[in-house]
Amino acid sequence: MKRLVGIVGKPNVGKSTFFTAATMISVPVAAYPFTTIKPNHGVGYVRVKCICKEIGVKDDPVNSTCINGTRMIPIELIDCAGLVPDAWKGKGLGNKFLDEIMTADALIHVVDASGATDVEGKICPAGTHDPMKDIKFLDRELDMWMLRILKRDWDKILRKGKIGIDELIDSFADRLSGLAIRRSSIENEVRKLRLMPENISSWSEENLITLIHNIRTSSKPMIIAANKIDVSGSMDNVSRIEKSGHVTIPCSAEAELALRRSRQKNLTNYEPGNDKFNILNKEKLNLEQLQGLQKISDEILLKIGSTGIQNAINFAFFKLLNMITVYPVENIENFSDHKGRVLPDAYLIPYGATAKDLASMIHTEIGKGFLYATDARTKMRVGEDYKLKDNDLVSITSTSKRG
Ligand SMILES: Nc1nc2c(ncn2[C@@H]2O[C@H](COP(=O)(O)OP(=O)(O)OP(=O)(O)O)[C@@H](O)[C@H]2O)c(=O)[nH]1
Ligand SMILES: [Mg+2]
Repeated sequence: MKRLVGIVGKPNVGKSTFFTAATMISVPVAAYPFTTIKPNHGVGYVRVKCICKEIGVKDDPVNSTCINGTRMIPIELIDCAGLVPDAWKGKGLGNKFLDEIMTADALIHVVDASGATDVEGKICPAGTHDPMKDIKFLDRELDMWMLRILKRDWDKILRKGKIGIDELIDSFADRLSGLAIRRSSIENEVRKLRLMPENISSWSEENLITLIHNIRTSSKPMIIAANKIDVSGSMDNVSRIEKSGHVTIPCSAEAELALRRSRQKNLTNYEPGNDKFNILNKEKLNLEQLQGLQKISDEILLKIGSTGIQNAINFAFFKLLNMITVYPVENIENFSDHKGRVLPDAYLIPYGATAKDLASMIHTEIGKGFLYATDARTKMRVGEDYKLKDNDLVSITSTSKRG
């Protein structure tokens, strides 16, 4: 049930800066294309309002953190290598990079909203490259890559002659299986387009592109992180991207990284996603650093409300992937685990997951021995098919005990 979010885009737009700001794992960042060749995997966090205040407890988190009622729950991110036009044909190691991108369940497409990098990620004067072009280009690369995979041994399908819908979908699912795409998504889209297997020899290239585009957008949902908004003129591009109908989050990965580092060094009290911070150790900052922090505060936090990085991550997990937060406990009276730790864990699970799914997520054996779950707020028992709700506080009773 773990979900992976990929940070993707053309080279030199700030993907690795975004990744470092989110995970605090230092990876190479530089002002030229193809700094990243091997993808970086790391742990970032989603930010949620913890239930500790609502239920009136002082918590003692184990798998996550809670500061003043704000829970940070770990999630997995992958910083991918940049794609250039015709990556799907193999240009710039495109095939390899696309394969890696497709391991993700949802994508954050980082674009350079300052328009200061050309189509291949080389530096150009700010405002001279239109980031809308990058959005179209990436969509096309992903579609063409998937189309190529779908069409592998296409003749084999055609030669079969009469083929039933189930057999057809099976063969599509088989081809796309390496991309973590579910059979049901493929079936939905084939049926929606009313493509008939008996006419497969007359399906046009356009039919196939539409089919693959729909499968991709439903199974690899994406948002645009419009980065480098600290560069003047960027917000005009952000508005244009928004107006074109794309879900867009204005970002400054560089600002987030500066703030996270200031917090790490105890120079500020910044928390990821906050709209303000206080300087804690003014005497330890030089004039340049002070001015830098002031600029972030005035020009990003005050104007936009945040650096956008936390919003983008939260959006990816909660809106694109439809995850919810649940709090499993062992003791329903004081909401603790067997060591007495209150609200020890916050789990992210997909909307629709059941009490038994949660049990299996905690431990396979606990899932196998599932007896019932108890809503720790109401003390009511629920069965294995109970669909968990956001912020549920539950205890699992199983024949198998945790160690
Ligand atoms: N002004 C500004 N520059 C940024 C921002 N984020 C990243 N950069 C700069 O953009 C350049 C590229 O950053 P990277 O994070 O290496 O970009 P990338 O997309 O990972 O690049 P590749 O790995 O080559 O694909 C670096 O010089 C960063 O300092 C931002 O928010 N604002
Ligand atoms: Mg990089």
